[in-house]
Amino acid sequence: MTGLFVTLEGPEGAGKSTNRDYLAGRLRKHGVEVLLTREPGGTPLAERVRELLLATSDEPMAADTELLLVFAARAQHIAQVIRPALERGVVVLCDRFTDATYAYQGGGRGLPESRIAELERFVQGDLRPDLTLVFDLPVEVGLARAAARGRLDRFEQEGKDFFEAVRQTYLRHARADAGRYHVIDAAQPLAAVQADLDELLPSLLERLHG
Ligand code: T5A
Repeated sequence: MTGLFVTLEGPEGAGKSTNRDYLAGRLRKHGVEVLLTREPGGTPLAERVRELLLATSDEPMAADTELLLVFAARAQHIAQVIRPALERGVVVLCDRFTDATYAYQGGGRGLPESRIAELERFVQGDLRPDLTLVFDLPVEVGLARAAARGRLDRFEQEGKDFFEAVRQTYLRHARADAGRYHVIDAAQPLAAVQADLDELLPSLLERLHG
């Protein structure tokens, strides 16, 4: 594959979507073809699975059901969107990917990482992000930003401990593989976050053309 697969991760309200759009604009200014996508979702079928995952319901969703739905959506997204784009040489900017599964279903729900790793191998083969930007911020700050948007989805209704575990899982994974992850302080004002992204841009362009 000749494109570049960049994922944006972090807890609720960290600014992933805002900064994905910003980064896309900067890359496009340099003539780079960029595809913006997200998980869960990214294809019509996977977006329907997203609706199942985010909707609140009287029937509690078992943690394994949640895990399998996340990977079912991912399998469709990879086959229909991500692999074809990377094969065309496009930069794929994806709002959340499998690191979110380790953080939410692993850290948050307490499912074993080995089970997630097994599904990761099955669904993705050797596909892994080239670069993962982790937008890190204190849980309360992110939840306040998410709450300001209005009605909370099924995940956003979880308690503080859940989101603290999510945050710590992201940070632990980032520490373990400094080559792939880049942690950004997302509690800063937006202009400062975007200045950090600007600093990353030359190395991204070099990886693409190098
Ligand atoms: N999920 C997902 C799993 O459980 N397992 C998985 O494998 C996957 C892939 C939906 C849910 O799915 C779960 C996790 C999620 O709960 P989502 O919609 O991507 O995933 O998740 P959210 O985190 O809910 O998306 P948000 O839109 O809340 O967060 P973003 O994208 O991080 O934040 P953004 O850019 O929309 O910004 C939120 C608000 O903050 C402001 C923005 O203007 C906006 O109003 N903002 C800032 N304000 C001040 N300073 C800054 N630096 C700011 N940056 C942004």
